[in-house]
Amino acid sequence: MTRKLFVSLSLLCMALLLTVATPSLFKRAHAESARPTGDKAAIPTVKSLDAQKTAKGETRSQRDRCATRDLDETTASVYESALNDFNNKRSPGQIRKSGEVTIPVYFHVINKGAGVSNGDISDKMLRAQINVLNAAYAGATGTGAANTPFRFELVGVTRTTNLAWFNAGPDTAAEREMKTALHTGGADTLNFYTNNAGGYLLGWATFPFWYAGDPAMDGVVCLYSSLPGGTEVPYNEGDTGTHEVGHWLGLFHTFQGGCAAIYNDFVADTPSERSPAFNCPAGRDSCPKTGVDPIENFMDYTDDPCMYRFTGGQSARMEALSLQYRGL
Ligand SMILES: [Ca+2]
Ligand SMILES: [Ca+2]
Ligand SMILES: [Zn+2]
Repeated sequence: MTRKLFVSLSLLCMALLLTVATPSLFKRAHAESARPTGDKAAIPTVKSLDAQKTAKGETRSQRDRCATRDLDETTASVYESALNDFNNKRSPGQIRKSGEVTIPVYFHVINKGAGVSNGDISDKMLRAQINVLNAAYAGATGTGAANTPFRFELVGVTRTTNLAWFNAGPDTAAEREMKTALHTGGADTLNFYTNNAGGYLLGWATFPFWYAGDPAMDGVVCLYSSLPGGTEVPYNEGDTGTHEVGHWLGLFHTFQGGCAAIYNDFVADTPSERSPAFNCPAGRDSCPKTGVDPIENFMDYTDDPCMYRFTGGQSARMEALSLQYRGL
């Protein structure tokens, strides 16, 4: 074989491999969090998931889990050392155990008119979402899921017909108007909005360390049809809510930082992964380090039937950050 032919064949093989390795269907995307305006200086760069995907040449199809605003490494490190200081000052006896923290939940149902198809979802779906949260944060036995300190209690529902709010996406004037009008309670109260932000988004959330800088914007927003029994197959089992509340309690995506050793999700028992996983790719192993990708984790982007757990490390992180910033 001549060298020229060998090079040509090698290039052809690489092209074929790249074609095979590029997922054809991407469905999830969330928008994590409108960052508080008061915290802008502290968050010099934010990179949307969409931008990350485009940079990799990946395409979107239906729903993206979460258009999360990633923190840049410097900002994340500042919060991380504050968390470590906080933890170092606590005695082990202060750490809350399974089911010891009850979070009050207000739902804000935004619709564009009467009926489920206009976003006016039923009280039954809201109660089902609470049940999904309670089951997810308790963890199913025998699955390796953590039984976290958190349980959820429905304390109020508002219903608003407003087309601009129904279509409000992250970091928009409509989102600020909606939340300013409806936000209830303090740092320890979960405000859970449902609407139809468009842009293939399933939801977004604010982090605990952003509360003080912009309390009115605190909370999670989920696509109305992602709640249990909604029409958004395969994202209609309520795990968009589970995922967004995970952010609200301080978790990052399992793929944050890719395969980097230091800057990642700051959770030791979630194996690193190079990028979000979609669908339910069993055995996916995108980083050379030990452990297959945590596709079953609520903080990845896989389908609702695929994700079923938080880890012990994630539970501990939520336990600490929820106390540190939310007084929960
Ligand atoms: Ca990890
Ligand atoms: Ca690995
Ligand atoms: Zn997310």
